[in-house]
Amino acid sequence: MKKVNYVAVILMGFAMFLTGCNNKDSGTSGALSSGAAEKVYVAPGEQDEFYAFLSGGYSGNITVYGLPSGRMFKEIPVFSQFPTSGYGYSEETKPMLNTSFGFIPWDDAHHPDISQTNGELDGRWIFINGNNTPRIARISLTTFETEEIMEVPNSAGNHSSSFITENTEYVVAGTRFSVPVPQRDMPINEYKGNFKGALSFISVAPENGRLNMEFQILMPGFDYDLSHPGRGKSHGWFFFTTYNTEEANSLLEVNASQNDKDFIAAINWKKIEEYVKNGGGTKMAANYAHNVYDEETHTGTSTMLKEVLTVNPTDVPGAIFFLPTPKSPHGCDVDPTGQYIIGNGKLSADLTVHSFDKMIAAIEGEKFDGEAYGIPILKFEDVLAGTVKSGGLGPLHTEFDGQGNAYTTFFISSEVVKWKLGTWEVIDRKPTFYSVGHLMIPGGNSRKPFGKYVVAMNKITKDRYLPTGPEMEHSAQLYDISGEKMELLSDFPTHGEPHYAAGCPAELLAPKSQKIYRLDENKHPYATLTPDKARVERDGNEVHIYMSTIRSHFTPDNIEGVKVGDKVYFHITNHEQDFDVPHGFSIIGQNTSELLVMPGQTKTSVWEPKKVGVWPFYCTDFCSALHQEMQGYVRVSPASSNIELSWSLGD
Ligand code: K7E
Ligand code: CUA
Repeated sequence: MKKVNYVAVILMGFAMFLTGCNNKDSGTSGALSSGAAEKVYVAPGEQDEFYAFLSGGYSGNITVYGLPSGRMFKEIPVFSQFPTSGYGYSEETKPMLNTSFGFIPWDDAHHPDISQTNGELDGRWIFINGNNTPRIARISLTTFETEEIMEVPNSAGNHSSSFITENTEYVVAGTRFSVPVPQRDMPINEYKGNFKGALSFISVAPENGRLNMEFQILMPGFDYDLSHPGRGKSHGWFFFTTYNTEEANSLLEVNASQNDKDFIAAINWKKIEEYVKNGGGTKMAANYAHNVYDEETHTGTSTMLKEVLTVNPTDVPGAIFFLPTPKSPHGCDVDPTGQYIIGNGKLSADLTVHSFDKMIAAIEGEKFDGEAYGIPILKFEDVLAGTVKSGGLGPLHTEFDGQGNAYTTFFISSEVVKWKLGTWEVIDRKPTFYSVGHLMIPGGNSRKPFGKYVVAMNKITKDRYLPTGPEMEHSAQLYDISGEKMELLSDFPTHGEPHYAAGCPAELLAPKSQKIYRLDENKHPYATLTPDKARVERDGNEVHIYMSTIRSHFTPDNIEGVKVGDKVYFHITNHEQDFDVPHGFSIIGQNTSELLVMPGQTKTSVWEPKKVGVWPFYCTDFCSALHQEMQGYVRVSPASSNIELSWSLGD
C-alpha cells in the first residue's frame, strides 16, 4: 500500500514538473515592466548589499556571491585541490586534505553556516561539511581561507552538518549512513540493530575557532538527514531529521518508505554536555585527522587523533526523544524564535510543524508512545503545532524572514511557498526554474534574519541559459521578499552543485576583510624576508630555493647546479605590501600546480626535474606592465654532474 502511494506521488510530481516547464514564465510579467532590472542592478563601481556563500556540492568548495547582483566574487577552496591558488598542491596546504584514508583531494560540500553570537550572525567564520569522507571545515571570514578541517570518525556521509549552535558552542556533524561502530567486517544484511548513527558535537574555541571533538552520540542505525539547532527558548537542543527508521539495507527507495512516520530526533545537548563533563561517556579508540592552518607560519599541519568520547543515548535519560514526523522528512528547520521545528516530509504535500513548548510539556508529562532502542517516542498529536496544507509537492527546506513568515521549497512541484507561522496559511507561491533544493535568506538560520531577498538554488537548469553541451551549471534565482508577494528578480548561474548557502550583510565582513599579510609578521620557516637573504641550499638530493618576489622580478632568477633526481623546493615569499598584488610561480614540468602568493605570504612548490636542460619559470599573475619580464631559469644537469650550486641575485 505504501509502495503504491510513493509511486503515485512521484508520478504526480513528474506531471506537475512537466506542466511547470511548459508555461515557464507565467507569473513573471517581464523584468522591465516590474522594475526587477533596477532592483538587481549594481552600477559599475558600486557594491552589493549582501554576501552569499554557496556550497559547491561536488566541487568541494564554497563560492562567494554578491546580492542582489548575483555576481561571483571568489571560489574558496575547502576540500578540493584548487590550481587557481595552489591550495592542496602547495606544501603548506597539502596537510589540510589529509585524512585517515590518506590524502583525499576532493569532497562533497553541502551546508555552510556562519558563526553566531547570541543567535545573531557575527561574521567570524563559516563552517561547511564534507559529505563523502566525513569532515568539517572552518573558514576565516577575514582572510576567506580554510583554516581548519577535522575528520569525523565513526561517521559516513556527513550530511546533517555543519550547523552551529547559537553562540557557536558546537558545530554539529550527523551521519547520513549508519555503519558498524567501530568499523568491522560483517554481513550487510545484519544491519538492523547492529549499525549505529553517530551524531558528533565538535566544540569551537571562542578565541581562535579551534575545533575539538567533544562527544559523539551513538544513535540507532537510521539515516540522519538534516539538522538545526534550537535557538532562543529552545537553545540547548538540537533537532535531526531521520529516514529509513525501517533500517532497510537495500532498495531503500521502497523499503525506507514503509513507515508512515519517521522521526525528528530532539537532542538536549546541554544535558549530554553536563553528563560528559561529569565523567560520563566511553572513550573509544579511533583514528581521524585534525588539520590546522597557522596564519603566522602560513602552514598547515595534520595530526592524527586516536580517541573519541562516545555516549550511549540510554545512559542519559531525559536527553533524547523522538518526534514522529510524516513521510521521510528531509529538511529540519527551526524558526527565529526557537518555538517551531519544521519537518519537510519529502514524499508529502503537507509540512509538519512541531511545537517546542508542547514537546517540553509532553516530556514533563511523560506521555510517550513507546520507544525505539530505549529512546522515548512522543505522541505525534502532543507535539504537533500545526500542519501547512501547502498545495505543493515534495517539500525540502524552509527559511524564515524574521517577520513571522516561512518560505519552503518544493522540489517536485518546483516552487517556493510562503506561509505564515502560527496560522499555517499559505500567503504566496512562485515557480522556480526548475526543481528547487535549498533556499537561503541572509541570516535565515538565526534569530535575526535579513528578510529582503531569498535565493532559490535549483537542481535543473535546462533552458535558462545558452546551452553549454550536456552539462549546465545549476541555476540560482533571486526573489524580492520585502512585500506581501514574492517577486522573481533574476537568474544567475552557480558553480558545482549548491545545496545550502549562507548570507550576511556586506557591512559585517567588508570592513574587516584582510588586505595583505604583513611581511614583518611572517613566521614561515622558509620565508625570505629580505631579498639579500635569497639563496639556494642543498641537503642531499633536496634543494631549497629561498626566493622573493616584487614587481617585476624573482630573486634569485637564474639557478645552476640542480640535477636530475633532485627534489627542488621553491619557497616563494611575496614582498609586496599592497592590496591585491599577488605574484604567481610556475615551472615547466611541475607535477603540482602553479602557486598564487599573496602579499607578505610564503608558499612552497615542489618540482622534481626529470630532464637535463635549461628550464624557465615565470609569474602566472599579470602583476605589472613588466609582468612578462618576470621570469628566470633553472639549469638541470645530469645526476652524475658535479656542477656547484650557484644563483644570480639580479645585480
Ligand atoms: Cu536538500 Cu544535501 Cu541539504 Cu541538497 S541537501 S537540496
Ligand atoms: Cu608577478 Cu606577474
